[in-house]
Amino acid sequence: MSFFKKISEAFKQRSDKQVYSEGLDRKKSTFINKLLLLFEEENEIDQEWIERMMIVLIEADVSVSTARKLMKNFNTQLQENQIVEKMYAKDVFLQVLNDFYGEDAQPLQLAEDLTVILMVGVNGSGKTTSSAKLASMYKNQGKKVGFIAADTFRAAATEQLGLWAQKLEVAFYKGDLNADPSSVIVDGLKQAQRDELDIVIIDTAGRLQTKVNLMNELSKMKRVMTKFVPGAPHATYLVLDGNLGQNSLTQAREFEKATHVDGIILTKMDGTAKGGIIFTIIDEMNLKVNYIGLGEQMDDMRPFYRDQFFESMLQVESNA
Ligand SMILES: Nc1nc2c(ncn2[C@@H]2O[C@H](COP(=O)(O)OP(=O)(O)OP(=O)(O)O)[C@@H](O)[C@H]2O)c(=O)[nH]1
Ligand SMILES: [Mg+2]
Repeated sequence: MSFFKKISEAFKQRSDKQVYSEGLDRKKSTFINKLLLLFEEENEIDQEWIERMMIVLIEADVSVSTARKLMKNFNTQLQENQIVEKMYAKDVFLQVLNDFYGEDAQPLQLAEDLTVILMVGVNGSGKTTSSAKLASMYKNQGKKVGFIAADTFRAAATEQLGLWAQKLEVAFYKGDLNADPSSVIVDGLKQAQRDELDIVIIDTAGRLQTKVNLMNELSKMKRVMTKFVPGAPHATYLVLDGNLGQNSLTQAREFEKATHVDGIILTKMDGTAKGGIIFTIIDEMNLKVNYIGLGEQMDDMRPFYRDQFFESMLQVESNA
């Protein structure tokens, strides 16, 4: 069975394929789509064509070094399979992309008592919205969920999370404006334990990577958390805006320096035709994408599965 067929079969069996496809569907011209057009040319592969492929990848936010690796793997496969014509190389290329991504991220194993999830990322990346989406997802699974508003720098930030808590009917813990975020976290965790929550999601202030003191504060938050809840945070998700391209990678590196990151939530994937950043994150950060954001509403987030991602991107072509 061809790679494309295998992926289609796996995808058809998923219950939420509709949401996934519609989210990614809004822009017709994805990079995979552009790549596929190259395979429609009816002659043999040459250097000029390989360079055009590289350009499509780089335009889609795949870094130069990652694009080189992908093309090297592709070349090896072409040689091994003795393929010289473009039209026969498509399946090989998709397989190369798929293998390069590797296994999907492991889902978070919930703790026996309280599971603590920490959301980090720069301003406007989508931390608060993604916190709401995670809460909605866990609530739908029957879990008792709550938020801690650790962004004490802006009153509006706390209000925004408070509104989500109301809408979702989940617990909400906050401190005073300008209070030490770590002390708000400690109080919040104590209350979450008292209220016997299953999961508490900590929303933090957008931290610019250049502000060393803010990064240090993040380390402090983690230290206090671990003291009050063993093993906490059970997951630290770095929220990255899918539109930011290489900039996201710079951010990811800075956050990794300040704190251990378990996985990525890649937001605003509904608004981008790029998406190649996923391969660069895998390659250069060794981090997996746990979730992708597909819109502004609380149900617009999905765990990232590579088969779904490829299939949705490929489907766009046939819809266009
Ligand atoms: N289209 C789309 N918009 C999103 C997505 N995720 C977040 N947004 C929007 O992006 C904007 C910023 O999101 P927030 O969740 O407030 O970002 P934040 O990281 O909490 O921002 P700060 O608190 O300022 O650091 C809002 O208008 C969100 O509705 C997504 O997946 N798709
Ligand atoms: Mg926020």
